[in-house]
Amino acid sequence: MDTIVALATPLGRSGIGVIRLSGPDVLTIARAITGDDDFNPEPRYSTLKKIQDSNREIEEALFVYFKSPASYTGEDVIEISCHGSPVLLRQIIDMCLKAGARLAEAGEYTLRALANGKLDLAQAEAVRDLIDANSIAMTRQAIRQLRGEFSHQLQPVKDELLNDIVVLESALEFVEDDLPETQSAKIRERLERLAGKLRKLAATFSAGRLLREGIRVALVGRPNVGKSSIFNAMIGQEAAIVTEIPGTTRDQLKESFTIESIPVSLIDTAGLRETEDRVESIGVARSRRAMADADVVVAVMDGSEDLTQEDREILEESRDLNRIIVINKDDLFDAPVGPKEFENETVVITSAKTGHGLQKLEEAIIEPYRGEVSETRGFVVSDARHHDLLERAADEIEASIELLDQRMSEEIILVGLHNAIRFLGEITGETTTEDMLTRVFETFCIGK
Ligand SMILES: Nc1nc2c(ncn2[C@@H]2O[C@H](COP(=O)(O)OP(=O)(O)O)[C@@H](O)[C@H]2O)c(=O)[nH]1
Ligand SMILES: [Mg+2]
Repeated sequence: MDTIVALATPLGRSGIGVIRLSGPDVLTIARAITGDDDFNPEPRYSTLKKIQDSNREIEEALFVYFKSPASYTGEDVIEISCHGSPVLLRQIIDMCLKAGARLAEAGEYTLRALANGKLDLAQAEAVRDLIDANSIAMTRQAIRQLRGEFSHQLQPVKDELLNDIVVLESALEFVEDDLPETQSAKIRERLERLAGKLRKLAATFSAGRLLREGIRVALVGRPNVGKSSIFNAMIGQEAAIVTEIPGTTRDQLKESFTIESIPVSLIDTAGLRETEDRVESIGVARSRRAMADADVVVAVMDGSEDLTQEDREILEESRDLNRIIVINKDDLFDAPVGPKEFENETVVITSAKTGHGLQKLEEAIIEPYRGEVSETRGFVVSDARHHDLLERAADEIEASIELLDQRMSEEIILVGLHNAIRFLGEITGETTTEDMLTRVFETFCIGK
Protein backbone atom coordinates (compact mmCIF):
# COMPACT_ATOMS: atom_id res chain seq x y z
CA MET A 1 0.00 0.00 0.00
CA ASP A 2 1.22 3.47 -0.81
CA THR A 3 0.61 6.53 1.34
CA ILE A 4 -2.03 8.96 0.14
CA VAL A 5 -2.51 12.66 0.83
CA ALA A 6 -5.38 15.07 0.21
CA LEU A 7 -6.97 18.21 1.50
CA ALA A 8 -9.86 17.13 3.76
CA THR A 9 -11.44 20.60 3.91
CA PRO A 10 -12.84 22.53 0.91
CA LEU A 11 -10.49 24.31 -1.42
CA GLY A 12 -10.59 28.03 -0.67
CA ARG A 13 -9.73 30.51 2.05
CA SER A 14 -10.81 29.43 5.52
CA GLY A 15 -9.78 29.68 9.14
CA ILE A 16 -8.29 26.23 9.15
CA GLY A 17 -7.45 23.74 6.42
CA VAL A 18 -6.87 20.09 7.19
CA ILE A 19 -4.52 17.86 5.22
CA ARG A 20 -4.88 14.14 5.71
CA LEU A 21 -2.29 11.42 5.14
CA SER A 22 -2.95 7.68 5.28
CA GLY A 23 -0.63 4.74 4.74
CA PRO A 24 2.52 3.09 6.07
CA ASP A 25 4.80 6.12 5.46
CA VAL A 26 2.89 8.86 7.28
CA LEU A 27 5.52 9.18 10.00
CA THR A 28 8.38 9.30 7.51
CA ILE A 29 6.56 12.01 5.58
CA ALA A 30 5.75 13.99 8.75
CA ARG A 31 9.46 13.84 9.67
CA ALA A 32 10.47 14.99 6.19
CA ILE A 33 8.19 18.03 6.17
CA THR A 34 9.07 19.07 9.71
CA GLY A 35 12.78 18.49 9.18
CA ASP A 36 12.85 16.54 12.43
CA ASP A 37 14.01 12.94 12.03
CA ASP A 38 13.01 12.19 15.63
CA PHE A 39 9.47 13.54 15.34
CA ASN A 40 7.33 10.97 17.11
CA PRO A 41 3.88 12.44 17.81
CA GLU A 42 1.98 10.67 20.53
CA PRO A 43 -1.05 8.91 19.00
CA ARG A 44 -4.36 10.73 19.46
CA TYR A 45 -2.78 13.89 20.91
CA SER A 46 -2.42 17.23 19.18
CA THR A 47 1.20 18.21 18.67
CA LEU A 48 2.19 21.72 17.61
CA LYS A 49 5.08 21.53 15.20
CA LYS A 50 6.85 23.72 12.63
CA ILE A 51 6.73 22.69 9.00
CA GLN A 52 10.00 23.48 7.27
CA ASP A 53 11.07 23.51 3.66
CA SER A 54 14.90 23.46 3.34
CA ASN A 55 15.22 24.85 6.88
CA ARG A 56 12.79 27.68 6.16
CA GLU A 57 9.75 27.75 8.38
CA ILE A 58 6.62 27.90 6.31
CA GLU A 59 3.94 27.13 8.88
CA GLU A 60 3.30 25.99 12.42
CA ALA A 61 0.59 23.35 12.42
CA LEU A 62 -1.17 20.83 14.63
CA PHE A 63 -0.38 17.18 13.94
CA VAL A 64 -2.64 14.38 15.09
CA TYR A 65 -1.36 10.85 14.64
CA PHE A 66 -3.76 7.89 14.58
CA LYS A 67 -1.81 4.66 14.83
CA SER A 68 -3.02 1.66 12.82
CA PRO A 69 -5.47 0.03 13.26
CA ALA A 70 -7.20 2.69 15.43
CA SER A 71 -7.89 5.16 12.65
CA TYR A 72 -10.59 5.97 10.08
CA THR A 73 -8.88 3.97 7.35
CA GLY A 74 -7.38 1.34 9.64
CA GLU A 75 -3.93 2.42 8.43
CA ASP A 76 -1.54 4.89 10.04
CA VAL A 77 -3.14 8.31 9.60
CA ILE A 78 -1.85 11.83 10.25
CA GLU A 79 -4.05 14.89 10.09
CA ILE A 80 -2.37 18.26 9.82
CA SER A 81 -4.40 21.34 10.73
CA CYS A 82 -2.93 24.44 9.12
CA HIS A 83 -4.03 28.00 8.41
CA GLY A 84 -6.61 27.81 5.64
CA SER A 85 -4.62 29.50 2.92
CA PRO A 86 -4.99 27.72 -0.42
CA VAL A 87 -1.41 28.62 -1.38
CA LEU A 88 0.03 27.33 1.85
CA LEU A 89 -2.04 24.14 1.78
CA ARG A 90 -0.98 23.48 -1.81
CA GLN A 91 2.68 23.95 -0.80
CA ILE A 92 2.42 21.53 2.12
CA ILE A 93 0.67 18.92 -0.02
CA ASP A 94 3.44 19.30 -2.61
CA MET A 95 6.01 18.68 0.14
CA CYS A 96 4.15 15.53 1.16
CA LEU A 97 4.15 14.38 -2.47
CA LYS A 98 7.88 15.03 -2.71
CA ALA A 99 8.38 13.01 0.48
CA GLY A 100 6.73 9.98 -1.10
CA ALA A 101 2.96 10.40 -0.82
CA ARG A 102 0.53 10.20 -3.72
CA LEU A 103 -2.59 12.31 -4.21
CA ALA A 104 -5.68 10.43 -3.04
CA GLU A 105 -8.48 9.58 -5.45
CA ALA A 106 -12.12 10.43 -4.71
CA GLY A 107 -13.30 8.39 -1.74
CA GLU A 108 -9.98 6.59 -1.38
CA TYR A 109 -9.78 6.96 2.42
CA THR A 110 -13.20 5.41 2.79
CA LEU A 111 -12.30 2.72 0.25
CA ARG A 112 -9.32 1.80 2.44
CA ALA A 113 -11.54 1.79 5.51
CA LEU A 114 -13.79 -0.66 3.65
CA ALA A 115 -10.84 -2.83 2.62
CA ASN A 116 -9.65 -2.93 6.24
CA GLY A 117 -13.06 -3.92 7.58
CA LYS A 118 -13.68 -0.61 9.36
CA LEU A 119 -17.06 -0.29 7.64
CA ASP A 120 -19.13 -2.20 5.14
CA LEU A 121 -20.18 -0.78 1.78
CA ALA A 122 -23.60 0.44 2.95
CA GLN A 123 -21.86 2.30 5.81
CA ALA A 124 -19.27 3.75 3.43
CA GLU A 125 -22.10 5.05 1.24
CA ALA A 126 -23.67 6.55 4.35
CA VAL A 127 -20.51 8.61 4.89
CA ARG A 128 -20.93 10.05 1.40
CA ASP A 129 -24.65 10.62 1.96
CA LEU A 130 -23.99 12.40 5.23
CA ILE A 131 -21.60 14.80 3.50
CA ASP A 132 -23.97 15.33 0.56
CA ALA A 133 -27.15 15.66 2.62
CA ASN A 134 -29.33 18.70 1.90
CA SER A 135 -31.53 18.44 4.95
CA ILE A 136 -31.38 17.53 8.62
CA ALA A 137 -33.77 14.65 7.94
CA MET A 138 -31.34 13.17 5.40
CA THR A 139 -28.37 13.55 7.77
CA ARG A 140 -30.33 11.60 10.39
CA GLN A 141 -30.97 8.76 7.98
CA ALA A 142 -27.34 8.75 6.88
CA ILE A 143 -26.22 8.52 10.51
CA ARG A 144 -28.53 5.55 11.08
CA GLN A 145 -27.06 3.80 8.06
CA LEU A 146 -23.53 4.71 9.15
CA ARG A 147 -24.22 3.17 12.55
CA GLY A 148 -24.95 -0.08 10.71
CA GLU A 149 -28.73 -0.12 11.00
CA PHE A 150 -29.26 -1.24 7.42
CA SER A 151 -26.63 -3.94 7.64
CA HIS A 152 -28.16 -5.16 10.93
CA GLN A 153 -31.57 -5.45 9.30
CA LEU A 154 -30.14 -7.45 6.41
CA GLN A 155 -28.01 -9.81 8.47
CA PRO A 156 -30.84 -11.98 9.88
CA VAL A 157 -32.36 -12.25 6.40
CA LYS A 158 -29.03 -13.45 5.04
CA ASP A 159 -28.58 -15.89 7.94
CA GLU A 160 -32.02 -17.43 7.46
CA LEU A 161 -31.52 -17.65 3.73
CA LEU A 162 -28.22 -19.44 4.27
CA ASN A 163 -29.91 -21.89 6.64
CA ASP A 164 -32.43 -22.81 3.97
CA ILE A 165 -29.69 -23.14 1.39
CA VAL A 166 -27.89 -25.58 3.68
CA VAL A 167 -31.04 -27.67 4.14
CA LEU A 168 -31.69 -27.81 0.41
CA GLU A 169 -28.07 -28.58 -0.33
CA SER A 170 -27.95 -31.46 2.11
CA ALA A 171 -31.11 -32.83 0.48
CA LEU A 172 -29.17 -32.75 -2.77
CA GLU A 173 -26.49 -35.00 -1.37
CA PHE A 174 -28.91 -37.76 -0.45
CA VAL A 175 -30.47 -38.18 -3.85
CA GLU A 176 -32.70 -41.05 -2.82
CA ASP A 177 -34.68 -38.97 -0.34
CA ASP A 178 -36.82 -36.23 -1.70
CA LEU A 179 -37.29 -33.35 0.70
CA PRO A 180 -40.09 -34.44 3.03
CA GLU A 181 -43.36 -32.57 2.49
CA THR A 182 -43.36 -31.01 5.95
CA GLN A 183 -39.86 -29.69 5.58
CA SER A 184 -40.52 -28.22 2.18
CA ALA A 185 -43.63 -26.50 3.52
CA LYS A 186 -41.54 -24.98 6.29
CA ILE A 187 -38.93 -23.72 3.87
CA ARG A 188 -41.67 -22.24 1.70
CA GLU A 189 -43.12 -20.38 4.65
CA ARG A 190 -39.75 -19.01 5.68
CA LEU A 191 -38.87 -17.91 2.16
CA GLU A 192 -42.17 -16.09 1.82
CA ARG A 193 -41.54 -14.24 5.04
CA LEU A 194 -38.03 -13.27 3.92
CA ALA A 195 -39.22 -12.02 0.53
CA GLY A 196 -41.93 -10.04 2.33
CA LYS A 197 -39.35 -8.47 4.64
CA LEU A 198 -37.19 -7.44 1.70
CA ARG A 199 -40.17 -5.97 -0.18
CA LYS A 200 -41.16 -4.00 2.87
CA LEU A 201 -37.69 -2.59 3.24
CA ALA A 202 -37.55 -1.78 -0.49
CA ALA A 203 -40.88 0.03 -0.23
CA THR A 204 -39.35 2.56 2.20
CA PHE A 205 -37.44 3.91 -0.80
CA SER A 206 -40.33 6.16 -1.80
CA ALA A 207 -39.70 8.08 1.42
CA GLY A 208 -35.93 7.66 1.09
CA ARG A 209 -35.87 9.15 -2.36
CA LEU A 210 -37.78 12.16 -1.05
CA LEU A 211 -35.21 12.64 1.69
CA ARG A 212 -32.33 12.47 -0.73
CA GLU A 213 -33.69 14.44 -3.67
CA GLY A 214 -36.50 16.38 -2.10
CA ILE A 215 -40.10 16.59 -3.26
CA ARG A 216 -39.90 17.64 -6.90
CA VAL A 217 -42.29 20.54 -7.37
CA ALA A 218 -42.85 22.11 -10.80
CA LEU A 219 -44.46 25.53 -11.26
CA VAL A 220 -46.36 25.46 -14.54
CA GLY A 221 -48.80 27.79 -16.27
CA ARG A 222 -49.13 30.07 -19.25
CA PRO A 223 -46.72 33.01 -19.54
CA ASN A 224 -47.11 35.99 -17.20
CA VAL A 225 -49.30 34.44 -14.52
CA GLY A 226 -46.51 34.93 -11.94
CA LYS A 227 -44.65 31.59 -11.79
CA SER A 228 -41.22 33.18 -11.52
CA SER A 229 -42.48 35.67 -8.95
CA ILE A 230 -43.81 32.79 -6.81
CA PHE A 231 -40.55 30.91 -7.33
CA ASN A 232 -38.48 33.86 -6.11
CA ALA A 233 -40.78 34.47 -3.16
CA MET A 234 -40.62 30.83 -2.05
CA ILE A 235 -36.85 30.45 -2.26
CA GLY A 236 -36.35 33.89 -0.75
CA GLN A 237 -34.18 35.39 -3.44
CA GLU A 238 -34.47 37.02 -6.85
CA ALA A 239 -33.12 34.04 -8.80
CA ALA A 240 -35.59 34.09 -11.68
CA ILE A 241 -36.04 37.07 -13.97
CA VAL A 242 -39.48 38.62 -13.64
CA THR A 243 -40.90 41.03 -16.24
CA GLU A 244 -44.29 41.95 -17.60
CA ILE A 245 -43.14 40.53 -20.98
CA PRO A 246 -44.71 37.12 -21.63
CA GLY A 247 -42.11 34.46 -22.45
CA THR A 248 -39.39 35.89 -20.17
CA THR A 249 -38.50 32.54 -18.60
CA ARG A 250 -37.16 30.39 -21.40
CA ASP A 251 -35.11 27.84 -19.50
CA GLN A 252 -36.01 26.21 -16.26
CA LEU A 253 -34.51 27.08 -12.91
CA LYS A 254 -34.17 24.75 -9.97
CA GLU A 255 -33.60 25.52 -6.30
CA SER A 256 -33.51 23.28 -3.26
CA PHE A 257 -34.76 24.35 0.14
CA THR A 258 -36.71 22.85 3.00
CA ILE A 259 -40.24 23.29 4.25
CA GLU A 260 -40.53 22.22 7.88
CA SER A 261 -37.23 20.39 7.35
CA ILE A 262 -38.65 18.38 4.44
CA PRO A 263 -36.40 18.87 1.42
CA VAL A 264 -38.07 20.37 -1.64
CA SER A 265 -36.67 20.87 -5.08
CA LEU A 266 -38.61 23.68 -6.77
CA ILE A 267 -38.56 24.12 -10.55
CA ASP A 268 -39.62 27.29 -12.35
CA THR A 269 -40.55 26.52 -15.93
CA ALA A 270 -41.04 28.42 -19.16
CA GLY A 271 -44.68 29.33 -19.66
CA LEU A 272 -46.60 26.77 -21.67
CA ARG A 273 -47.81 28.25 -24.93
CA GLU A 274 -47.52 27.78 -28.66
CA THR A 275 -44.53 29.76 -29.86
CA GLU A 276 -42.53 30.39 -33.02
CA ASP A 277 -39.43 31.31 -31.02
CA ARG A 278 -36.98 28.40 -31.22
CA VAL A 279 -35.37 28.92 -27.82
CA GLU A 280 -38.70 29.40 -26.12
CA SER A 281 -40.14 26.29 -27.76
CA ILE A 282 -37.27 24.16 -26.40
CA GLY A 283 -38.05 25.70 -23.01
CA VAL A 284 -41.70 24.74 -23.39
CA ALA A 285 -40.73 21.14 -24.21
CA ARG A 286 -38.63 21.10 -21.03
CA SER A 287 -41.55 22.43 -19.04
CA ARG A 288 -43.67 19.52 -20.20
CA ARG A 289 -40.97 17.07 -19.13
CA ALA A 290 -40.57 18.77 -15.73
CA MET A 291 -44.32 18.52 -15.29
CA ALA A 292 -44.31 14.80 -16.05
CA ASP A 293 -41.38 14.12 -13.69
CA ALA A 294 -42.67 16.20 -10.80
CA ASP A 295 -44.05 14.78 -7.56
CA VAL A 296 -46.26 17.85 -7.25
CA VAL A 297 -47.41 20.11 -10.08
CA VAL A 298 -48.35 23.65 -9.10
CA ALA A 299 -50.58 24.98 -11.89
CA VAL A 300 -50.59 28.77 -11.66
CA MET A 301 -53.48 30.88 -12.99
CA ASP A 302 -53.88 34.66 -13.03
CA GLY A 303 -56.98 35.40 -10.94
CA SER A 304 -57.28 38.94 -12.27
CA GLU A 305 -58.16 37.63 -15.71
CA ASP A 306 -60.62 35.11 -17.03
CA LEU A 307 -59.26 31.66 -17.74
CA THR A 308 -57.87 31.57 -21.26
CA GLN A 309 -57.72 28.74 -23.77
CA GLU A 310 -54.07 28.23 -22.75
CA ASP A 311 -55.06 27.92 -19.08
CA ARG A 312 -57.65 25.31 -19.97
CA GLU A 313 -55.11 23.31 -21.96
CA ILE A 314 -52.72 23.29 -19.01
CA LEU A 315 -55.50 22.22 -16.67
CA GLU A 316 -56.35 19.43 -19.07
CA GLU A 317 -52.70 18.33 -19.40
CA SER A 318 -52.14 18.20 -15.66
CA ARG A 319 -55.49 16.69 -14.80
CA ASP A 320 -54.20 13.26 -13.79
CA LEU A 321 -51.11 14.55 -12.01
CA ASN A 322 -50.77 15.28 -8.34
CA ARG A 323 -51.53 18.97 -8.62
CA ILE A 324 -52.24 22.09 -6.65
CA ILE A 325 -54.05 24.97 -8.36
CA VAL A 326 -52.79 28.43 -7.51
CA ILE A 327 -54.84 31.51 -8.30
CA ASN A 328 -52.26 34.28 -8.22
CA LYS A 329 -52.35 38.10 -8.17
CA ASP A 330 -54.85 38.16 -5.33
CA ASP A 331 -53.96 41.84 -4.76
CA LEU A 332 -55.64 42.66 -8.08
CA PHE A 333 -59.02 40.98 -7.63
CA ASP A 334 -61.85 40.72 -5.13
CA ALA A 335 -63.49 37.51 -6.19
CA PRO A 336 -61.36 35.19 -8.27
CA VAL A 337 -62.90 33.53 -11.29
CA GLY A 338 -61.33 30.17 -10.83
CA PRO A 339 -62.40 28.30 -7.68
CA LYS A 340 -65.94 27.48 -8.74
CA GLU A 341 -64.44 25.36 -11.47
CA PHE A 342 -62.11 23.39 -9.21
CA GLU A 343 -64.29 21.42 -6.89
CA ASN A 344 -62.55 18.63 -4.96
CA GLU A 345 -59.17 20.07 -5.79
CA THR A 346 -56.53 21.77 -3.71
CA VAL A 347 -56.78 25.46 -4.55
CA VAL A 348 -54.60 28.13 -2.98
CA ILE A 349 -55.10 31.84 -3.57
CA THR A 350 -51.85 33.79 -3.52
CA SER A 351 -50.21 37.04 -4.28
CA ALA A 352 -46.54 36.78 -5.13
CA LYS A 353 -46.46 40.55 -4.75
CA THR A 354 -47.69 40.77 -1.14
CA GLY A 355 -46.73 37.24 -0.10
CA HIS A 356 -50.30 36.42 0.82
CA GLY A 357 -51.13 32.70 0.64
CA LEU A 358 -47.57 31.52 0.03
CA GLN A 359 -47.36 29.81 3.41
CA LYS A 360 -50.60 27.98 2.62
CA LEU A 361 -49.05 26.89 -0.66
CA GLU A 362 -46.01 25.51 1.17
CA GLU A 363 -48.24 23.60 3.55
CA ALA A 364 -50.29 22.18 0.68
CA ILE A 365 -47.10 20.97 -1.02
CA ILE A 366 -45.73 19.01 1.93
CA GLU A 367 -49.02 17.92 3.48
CA PRO A 368 -49.20 14.48 1.76
CA TYR A 369 -45.53 13.80 2.57
CA ARG A 370 -45.53 14.69 6.26
CA GLY A 371 -46.11 11.13 7.43
CA GLU A 372 -43.68 9.60 4.99
CA VAL A 373 -40.64 11.49 6.16
CA SER A 374 -41.62 12.08 9.75
CA GLU A 375 -39.15 11.81 12.59
CA THR A 376 -40.83 8.80 14.10
CA ARG A 377 -40.46 6.78 10.97
CA GLY A 378 -37.81 4.08 11.13
CA PHE A 379 -34.87 3.48 8.88
CA VAL A 380 -35.56 4.08 5.19
CA VAL A 381 -33.67 2.95 2.12
CA SER A 382 -32.50 6.12 0.39
CA ASP A 383 -30.15 4.79 -2.27
CA ALA A 384 -31.44 3.63 -5.68
CA ARG A 385 -28.70 0.99 -5.82
CA HIS A 386 -29.85 -0.56 -2.55
CA HIS A 387 -33.48 -0.40 -3.58
CA ASP A 388 -32.74 -2.18 -6.84
CA LEU A 389 -30.75 -4.94 -5.13
CA LEU A 390 -33.48 -5.52 -2.51
CA GLU A 391 -36.11 -5.90 -5.24
CA ARG A 392 -33.91 -8.23 -7.23
CA ALA A 393 -33.22 -10.40 -4.18
CA ALA A 394 -36.96 -10.59 -3.45
CA ASP A 395 -37.66 -11.49 -7.11
CA GLU A 396 -35.16 -14.35 -6.91
CA ILE A 397 -36.62 -15.72 -3.69
CA GLU A 398 -40.14 -15.57 -5.11
CA ALA A 399 -39.00 -17.36 -8.26
CA SER A 400 -37.54 -20.11 -6.06
CA ILE A 401 -40.81 -20.40 -4.15
CA GLU A 402 -42.60 -20.97 -7.43
CA LEU A 403 -40.15 -23.71 -8.39
CA LEU A 404 -40.58 -25.26 -4.97
CA ASP A 405 -44.35 -25.34 -5.57
CA GLN A 406 -43.75 -27.04 -8.89
CA ARG A 407 -41.72 -29.65 -6.98
CA MET A 408 -38.62 -28.93 -9.02
CA SER A 409 -35.29 -30.41 -7.97
CA GLU A 410 -33.41 -28.72 -5.15
CA GLU A 411 -30.63 -27.89 -7.55
CA ILE A 412 -32.90 -25.63 -9.58
CA ILE A 413 -34.53 -24.06 -6.55
CA LEU A 414 -31.11 -23.24 -5.12
CA VAL A 415 -30.06 -21.09 -8.07
CA GLY A 416 -32.44 -18.26 -7.13
CA LEU A 417 -31.52 -18.42 -3.45
CA HIS A 418 -27.82 -18.17 -4.24
CA ASN A 419 -28.55 -15.18 -6.46
CA ALA A 420 -30.56 -13.56 -3.67
CA ILE A 421 -27.66 -13.97 -1.23
CA ARG A 422 -25.32 -12.46 -3.80
CA PHE A 423 -27.56 -9.42 -4.35
CA LEU A 424 -27.88 -8.82 -0.60
CA GLY A 425 -24.12 -9.18 -0.32
CA GLU A 426 -23.68 -6.47 -2.92
CA ILE A 427 -25.46 -4.01 -0.66
CA THR A 428 -23.01 -4.48 2.18
CA GLY A 429 -20.08 -5.19 -0.11
CA GLU A 430 -19.20 -8.85 0.52
CA THR A 431 -19.99 -9.81 -3.05
CA THR A 432 -19.32 -6.55 -4.84
CA THR A 433 -17.22 -6.55 -7.99
CA GLU A 434 -14.21 -4.27 -8.45
CA ASP A 435 -16.08 -2.50 -11.22
CA MET A 436 -19.00 -1.70 -8.98
CA LEU A 437 -16.81 -0.41 -6.19
CA THR A 438 -15.18 1.96 -8.65
CA ARG A 439 -18.59 3.24 -9.68
CA VAL A 440 -19.73 3.75 -6.10
CA PHE A 441 -16.56 5.52 -5.01
CA GLU A 442 -16.54 7.82 -8.02
CA THR A 443 -19.46 9.55 -6.38
CA PHE A 444 -17.35 10.48 -3.32
CA CYS A 445 -15.42 13.69 -2.87
CA ILE A 446 -11.63 13.92 -2.76
CA GLY A 447 -10.27 13.80 0.76
CA LYS A 448 -12.97 11.50 2.17
N1 LIG B 1 -50.05 42.55 -9.00
C1 LIG B 1 -49.39 41.41 -9.09
N2 LIG B 1 -48.52 41.22 -10.09
C2 LIG B 1 -47.85 40.07 -10.15
C3 LIG B 1 -48.04 39.04 -9.20
N3 LIG B 1 -47.23 38.00 -9.53
C4 LIG B 1 -46.57 38.39 -10.64
N4 LIG B 1 -46.93 39.61 -11.03
C5 LIG B 1 -46.46 40.37 -12.20
O1 LIG B 1 -46.80 39.64 -13.37
C6 LIG B 1 -45.81 39.76 -14.35
C7 LIG B 1 -45.32 38.37 -14.76
O2 LIG B 1 -44.69 37.76 -13.66
P1 LIG B 1 -43.69 36.53 -13.82
O3 LIG B 1 -43.35 36.07 -12.46
O4 LIG B 1 -42.56 36.89 -14.73
O5 LIG B 1 -44.64 35.51 -14.54
P2 LIG B 1 -44.28 34.13 -15.28
O6 LIG B 1 -44.18 34.45 -16.73
O7 LIG B 1 -45.44 33.23 -15.00
O8 LIG B 1 -42.99 33.63 -14.71
C8 LIG B 1 -44.72 40.61 -13.74
O9 LIG B 1 -44.89 41.94 -14.19
C9 LIG B 1 -44.95 40.49 -12.26
O10 LIG B 1 -44.51 41.62 -11.53
C10 LIG B 1 -48.98 39.27 -8.14
O11 LIG B 1 -49.22 38.45 -7.26
N5 LIG B 1 -49.63 40.48 -8.14
MG1 LIG C 1 -41.31 33.16 -15.62
